[in-house]
Amino acid sequence: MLGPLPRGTICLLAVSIVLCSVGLRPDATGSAAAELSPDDDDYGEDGGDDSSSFSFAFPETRPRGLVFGFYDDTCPDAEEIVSSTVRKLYHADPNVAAALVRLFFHDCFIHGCDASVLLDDGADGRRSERDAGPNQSLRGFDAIEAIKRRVEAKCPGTVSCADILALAARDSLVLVGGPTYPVLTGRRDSDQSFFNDVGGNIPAPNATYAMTLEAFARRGFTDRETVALLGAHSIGKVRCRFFRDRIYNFAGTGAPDDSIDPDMVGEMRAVCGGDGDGDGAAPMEMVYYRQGREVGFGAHYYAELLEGRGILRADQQLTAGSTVRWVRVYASGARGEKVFREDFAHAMVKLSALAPLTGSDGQVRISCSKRVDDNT
Ligand SMILES: *[C@@H]1O[C@H](CO)[C@@H](O)[C@H](O)[C@H]1NC(C)=O
Ligand SMILES: CC(=O)N[C@H]1CO[C@H](CO)[C@@H](O)[C@@H]1O
Repeated sequence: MLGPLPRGTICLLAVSIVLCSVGLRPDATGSAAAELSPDDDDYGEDGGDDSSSFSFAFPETRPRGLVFGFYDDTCPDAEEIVSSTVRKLYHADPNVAAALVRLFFHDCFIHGCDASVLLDDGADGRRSERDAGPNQSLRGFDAIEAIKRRVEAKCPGTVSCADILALAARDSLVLVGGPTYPVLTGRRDSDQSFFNDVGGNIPAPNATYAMTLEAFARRGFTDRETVALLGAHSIGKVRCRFFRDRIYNFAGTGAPDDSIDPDMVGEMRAVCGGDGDGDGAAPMEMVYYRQGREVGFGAHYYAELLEGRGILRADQQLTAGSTVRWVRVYASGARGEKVFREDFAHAMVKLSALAPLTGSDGQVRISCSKRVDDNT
């Protein structure tokens, strides 16, 4: 497993030559990807012929105001405090990793990566994103507050919650065996949350193929990047209510979704009992299984989809249209795994760059759930 990204120096040097290589298989090349790519139509949007390096030359991956090591002078330990705290939280509860990745995704998808998802309702009754339907099952808020407290103790009022969340998501992925990637910093926190924008903009767990692609395309992601990002569903847990209809009464048929493998229906029913509309005994582990052995983050998710073992409808639907070709690429053994990890890392870099607030816009919160003007 790759260690956390060496901070600062490597990337700062590399920035001057635009490419920031983070040692993701420097010897392996885009050639594995190229060979495996069924076609090239949406391939390599951000540097496909050199997929072993990160290119920040494109505005969509390096917005104005974000830099490497934004806190090098003002809070040199910031990134280390985030990563060590994430590690500590993860050892206490491994579920925190998937929770933080998902929280970051929800943050970035609504008004950019501005920590807007972390705000509580305002005293004046303003409603927060975290109260909106798709956000009800979000977790990880306490973890972010715990990290923030440690950062505040060292550098009061300096490091934004938006940056903490971006760094914590990357550090979480590394802990579960995912690829590392460079995280630019310099984000500021929004002074509002966007409850009304959540509906329709967060891709639904039961979305069709077309709906999922559309939701990601609205945020600038290609089909390939969309398939790669959904690989985050190789970790985490999912509540019964998000897939119950698929195993008992799909689309009012009184029968399971016939895209699910029959054995899988049995496994899902074992977790998610048929009685009433309860939420089942326990959330189903989102971990997909390979030869009966639990595995962490990785492309085994795609192999499971090819066998009709997607837990959420949105997952399984990736095999229902032309995106199946990327599912097949990623599922194709060791080389597929490498292509997936690179694609995923690139897509995370792009996600991390969605519409940040920078410069003097927004604010730096003290507590991540409260606007600065609400603290007093
Ligand atoms: C997804 O589930 C919601 C809530 O149960 C339902 O209203 C919606 O129609 C479903 N969407 C699809 C595409 O089936
Ligand atoms: C727990 C929670 O925040 N529930 C709210 C989720 O959002 C819906 C509206 O989409 C509210 O009605 C719930 O109260």
